[in-house]
Amino acid sequence: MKVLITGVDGYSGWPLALHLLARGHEVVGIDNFVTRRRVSEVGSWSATPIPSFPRRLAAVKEVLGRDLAFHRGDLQDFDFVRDVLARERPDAIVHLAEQRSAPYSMIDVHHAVTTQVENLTGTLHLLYAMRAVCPDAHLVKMGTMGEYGTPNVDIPEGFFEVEFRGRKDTLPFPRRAGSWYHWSKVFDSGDVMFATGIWNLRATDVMQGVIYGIRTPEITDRRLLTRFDFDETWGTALNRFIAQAVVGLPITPYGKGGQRRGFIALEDSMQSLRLAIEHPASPGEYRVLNQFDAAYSVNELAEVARRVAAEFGLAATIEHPPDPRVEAEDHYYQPIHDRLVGLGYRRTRELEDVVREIFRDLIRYRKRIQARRHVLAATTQWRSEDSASALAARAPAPTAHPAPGTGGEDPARSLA
Ligand code: USQ
Repeated sequence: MKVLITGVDGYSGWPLALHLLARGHEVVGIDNFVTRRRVSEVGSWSATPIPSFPRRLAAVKEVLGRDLAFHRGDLQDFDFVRDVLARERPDAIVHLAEQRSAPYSMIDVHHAVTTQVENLTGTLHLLYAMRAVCPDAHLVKMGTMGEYGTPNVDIPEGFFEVEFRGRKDTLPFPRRAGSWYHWSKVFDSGDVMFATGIWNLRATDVMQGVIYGIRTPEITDRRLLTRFDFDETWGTALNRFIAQAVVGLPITPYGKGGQRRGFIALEDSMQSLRLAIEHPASPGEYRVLNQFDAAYSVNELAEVARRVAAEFGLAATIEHPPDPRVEAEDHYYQPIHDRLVGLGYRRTRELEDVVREIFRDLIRYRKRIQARRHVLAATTQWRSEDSASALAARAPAPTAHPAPGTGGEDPARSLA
């Protein structure tokens, strides 16, 4: 199949491109390198050194013997989106190019508006361009389990049967998201569902859980590493816990630590996306997949990180800072995730094995985390009006720049 990936330079987009190429699919990427810029904006960088994009492309050619086609551009530009789709005519479009951080969206009004305007505009541009030039293509849209919130009942895959005043219907399950970012995904879901209905498009809305991990089988060379964020804005829970342990900082499950979420290893998330691509939705179908492997509380994950740290001679501690977010800290959580299994999903990695692998890699890049350790603490407060000034006032990085030749966080040097 020919697969277009928007956000190909990102944490998931890059390993997905490698995975699909290794499976014999043709891959075309789009990116505007905004993640590299925004991670710098909060004073951080990826723990893994990320080569400039031209170097990434050269490494793919050399290691995998495959070409990864690429268009640099922005989904906010409708002409660009339509032109790329018209030129490439993909069978599937995996849409990962959205602002993906809940804390980033909560910094202040500007970050909230940027998140929602960019995310909704990019999705609408893709939907309109698909209708115009490739209405048979299958859209695999990255959503989030966080759309549902944490209701006190089981969470179905998108829809449920309701009986009200003696009448029955199958309706979208109520959404109760926990950040402006998560709400942007709710609004996207409504737009994708509506577009499939009126224009007969095919779409899969992937309710993605929190991803953890650093490697996939295709990452056989350090030039092929994906990014690994550990700061409070861009890093996710378990990845952050391991980074904290590696530099001797306490592991930080927020508040009571009973927050339960669906988690999935990076490698298994790639497997799931491939399964969704290879088994497309039908014309007019809006299919929802709850994409996670198992649910854990952040306390449970902190404990796993602490235990595995000891195997590496690291005496990690666990602390509970007050929760900077507004969320239930102890709650029922029982989402259904049968559809992926129905498509053939099988867990390939056990949690502790992946945690060990992350420790091994992060110990190698410990100096890079150490150099940015000031960005590990939670600074963005959901209730506060001045998270932006708190972020700005944060102590500066003690050491500065990436080693020459790694490209560090430089965007696409020398790419037109
Ligand atoms: N948390 C801690 N300590 C930390 C960091 C996070 O206790 O140091 C807690 C948070 O309060 C939250 C949970 O861990 O209860 C998950 O937080 P997270 O930062 O790992 O993930 P989240 O903000 O929910 O967002 C991430 C991705 C997002 C994706 C989402 C899937 O950034 O793109 O959509 O996971 S889900 O969580 O299922 O909505």
